[in-house]
Formats: sequence, C-alpha cells, structure tokens
Amino acid sequence: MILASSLLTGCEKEPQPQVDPVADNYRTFYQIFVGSFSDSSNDGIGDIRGIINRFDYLNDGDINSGKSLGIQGIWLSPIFSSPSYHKYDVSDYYSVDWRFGTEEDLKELIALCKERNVKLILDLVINHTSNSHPWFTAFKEARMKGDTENPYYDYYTCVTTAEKEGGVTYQKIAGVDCWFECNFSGDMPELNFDNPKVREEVLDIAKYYLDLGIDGFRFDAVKYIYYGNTDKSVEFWKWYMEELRAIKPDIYCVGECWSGETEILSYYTAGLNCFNFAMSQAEGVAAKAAKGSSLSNFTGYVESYQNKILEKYPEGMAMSFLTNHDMDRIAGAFVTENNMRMAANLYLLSPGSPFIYDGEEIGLRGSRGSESTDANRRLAMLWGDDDLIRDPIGSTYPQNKQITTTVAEQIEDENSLYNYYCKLISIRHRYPAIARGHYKALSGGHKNLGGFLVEYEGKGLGIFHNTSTEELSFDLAECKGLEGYTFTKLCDVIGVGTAKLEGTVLTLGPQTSVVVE
Ligand SMILES: [Ca+2]
Ligand SMILES: [Ca+2]
Repeated sequence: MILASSLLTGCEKEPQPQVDPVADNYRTFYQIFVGSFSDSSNDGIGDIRGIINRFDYLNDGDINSGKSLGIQGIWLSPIFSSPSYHKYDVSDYYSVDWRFGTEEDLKELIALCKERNVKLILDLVINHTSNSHPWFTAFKEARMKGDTENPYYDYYTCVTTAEKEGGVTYQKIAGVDCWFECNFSGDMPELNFDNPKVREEVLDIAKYYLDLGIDGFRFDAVKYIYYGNTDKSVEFWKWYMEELRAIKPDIYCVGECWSGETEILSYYTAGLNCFNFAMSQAEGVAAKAAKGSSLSNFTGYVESYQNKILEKYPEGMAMSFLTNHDMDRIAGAFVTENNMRMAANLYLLSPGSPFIYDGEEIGLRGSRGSESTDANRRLAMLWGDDDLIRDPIGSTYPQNKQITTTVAEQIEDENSLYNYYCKLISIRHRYPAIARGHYKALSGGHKNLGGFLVEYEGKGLGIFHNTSTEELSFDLAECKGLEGYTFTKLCDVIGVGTAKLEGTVLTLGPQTSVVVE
C-alpha cells in the first residue's frame, strides 16, 4: 500500500514568481521520444504539434500551480528526415521528418519553450548518417569510380582490407578495396572527421539550429567519432564545443558516452557534460540503493563523482537519469512502486541537471524481452484520452505486463506516481542548492539512513534519505561531517512516510526523504 506523502511548506516563505526564474543550465530535463509521445495528426505517430498540445502537462508556466511536471528543459529524440522510426540515421539534417511535422512547427515549439523558460535541445547524430544520405551516395559513387577529385570521396571513414582493425565494424563497397566504418549497422556509415569539410558540415548544422532558437544539443555516440581513440574523440569535442560556445556562450549540451567512469570523465576535459550512466538502470547506484542495499554506496558515489567532474571541468555538472530509450524501463526494476519512488528521490535530489524519460513519471513499463527489440523500450505514452499515439513498429511488449493506469487517471489521483513526481520536482526547484551545491556524504548510523550536507553560497542544506521499510531516527548533533552546521527546520518531506525533527533528533518514516535547514 502506498501512503499519502506529506509535503510541508518550503522554508522559503516569500511569494515565488510565476515563471521559474532559473537562468542557468542546472535544469530538470525531460526526454521526449518524439514518435511515441503525442499524435496530433491521427496517424498514430507522435509529432512536434503533439508536444505543443501537451505543453501544459510539461510546464504550464506557473511553477506554483502544482498541476504540471514543471520541467525546465526538453530533449527531443532525433527529428530530422530519416528512413527509420527512431531517426538515429539522418538522411537530411536540414529538414524535419515529414511524419513529425514541419520547420514551422519546430519554430512554434521553440517560441513556446522560450515563453515558459524551458530550454529545448535537439538530438544531434553526427558520427554517422543514413546510408540514404546524399553524401553517402556521392561517396560510394566516387569510391567505385576511383574519382579522388570528387569532394565526397573522403566524407566517410574507410580503409583497405590490409588496414582493417579489430573491434571495428566495416562494410565493403562492392568491386573496390574500400571498407567503410559502420559500428552501429551497415545502414549507418560513419563520417570522416579528419576531413575539414566534414567538420565544417557538422558545425553548419549546429549553427543552423542555434540560429533557429534551439538552446543546445544532446550529442549521440560521442566516443564513436574516432572509435577506439579516446584522445582524438576528446580533441574533436573540445574543438566543437569551443566553436559552439563562441556562437552561444550559454549553450546547453550533453554527450552520450555509454562507457565506464574514466572514459565518461575524459569528455569533461573537452568542456562537454555527459550522461552519468552509473546512476542508470536496474543495477545502477540509485536503483540499488532504492532497493535497500547500502545507502553509503550511493551517497559516497555522488560525492566522489561530483568532485571528479569539477576536477576535470570546473563548470561541469552531473547529468543523472534512471533510463533512456536504449534501456529497459526503470519501473520494471522494482518489486513495489515505493522502491521506484525512492529511486526518484535519490536521483532527483542530487546535483546537476537530471533527465526524466517520458513515461517514467507514470511508471510506464517496457523492456526488450526475448525478442530483443528496442522498440519495447519506446512504447507509446498512455494519455488516457483521445490521443491516437501507437507503439512503434516492431514492438512486441505484452499488453498484460503494461500498467493499467493512464496520465488522465494519475492526474486525478493525488497519491499517483505522477503527482509524486510533480511534488518531487517542485522540491528540487525550491532550493537552488540541490542542483548547484557541493555535496558531502553523511551517514545516519544505519545502512539505509544517510544523506548529504549541500553547501551553496556559504549556507548548508541537509538532504536525508531513509531507504528502509521502517521508521529510523538519528541525532544530527552526532553526525560526522556536520560540524559547524545546526539544522533547526524540517523544510520538506517526500516519501511513503512522514518525518519529524525534535531538537537535533531527525526521524524519517519508511522510504522517505527530507530537506532540512
Ligand atoms: Ca502524427
Ligand atoms: Ca566514427
């Protein structure tokens, strides 16, 4: 059973402005898999106008309304022309895929985002193109003819049979000794970034969309630019980020380097924030702690990871998330929804700029399954109204495994996961320190009790979590690491149980988190 979470009034009592005043990049983002989100044209495929129609759901312009998720940024999965449903293989970087709408629709979405102070970033896939991109057609033709004068002759990475390297995937062009690199699929040939013309092309694409009013990008597959050579890939991103920052100093970018911590952190030296993969998935540090394993593994990780980022890139941020479109939905990782709520507390009450994958806030399910299809990880949003959005082509997820509630139902139910996310996000935004502060791990004297001292602008904020299923107490006066700080106010409580602060003794109900000052 899920008990009502109690939400106390925040410590800041001054009336807050209607429009979120945040001007920096420490924002709570929402990932939209465009084709599965909302359909405005009744063809079953999500589109840009669908997002425009759903904007009040995402951010209604009033951070105090309590009727909106209140997200401050949107990442759109690729929207450019592409033969696939997922569009990670682009055939024209300068046109919106006709199924998703038009550039006019995109401009309208940009204007709406600006009005609501929501940053809009596009998924930019530059490592590879579609094999139906005109550049690739021209490259292939030039190679087959041996036409070295053709400007596209060197647009893609290719080697001779003798030059092939292990661990890299190639495909041969029939009739000539030319193997083009294609680590994702033969349909996705990889561009040659040693060619200055290719670098110019990818810079022009970014410039075009920045001119249109886009706030930045989510960069796909950053480590594949020079696959197997991290130094060269880092050099590329350093160059690219410097060029982009010269055009738009406050640009918001995040890189996808799906790898271990050391490799992820190397891209921070290029001035590029990257997704924090260790926080994600069923066995990630957030989900594991939420399921009851030692909380100090989580708190210690958050502290050390933030320090490592700041060492590599003083303006860097952690970019936490639980899942994305390439992973099984996180709701399936937990036996009870209370664990799911705890995982949300852990990652949304941590530093930087976190990402919520659309549908996560209603507990949407979907996993690859034995059919091994990623389409199952990108199922249609369950609006519960007349939206005709359909699951993507190739999905096989059994209907009887899906949740039985919808957005419409969860909005009306004050104890729903959706309303829980709304409250949790509003708590995150009430304290600028949560996103921007410096985190120090604290132990609560029990394997499931602990949290952080968060220092920001000379003040200390306390965040504490009880991940167990019982009530736990501890004395803040005896908490190692809190020397010099006395917390006297219990500001916000979110979780399954309640909480109290009596003198210096803090008591947290089961699976509950608090903010104290
Ligand atoms: Ca549509
Ligand atoms: Ca590459």
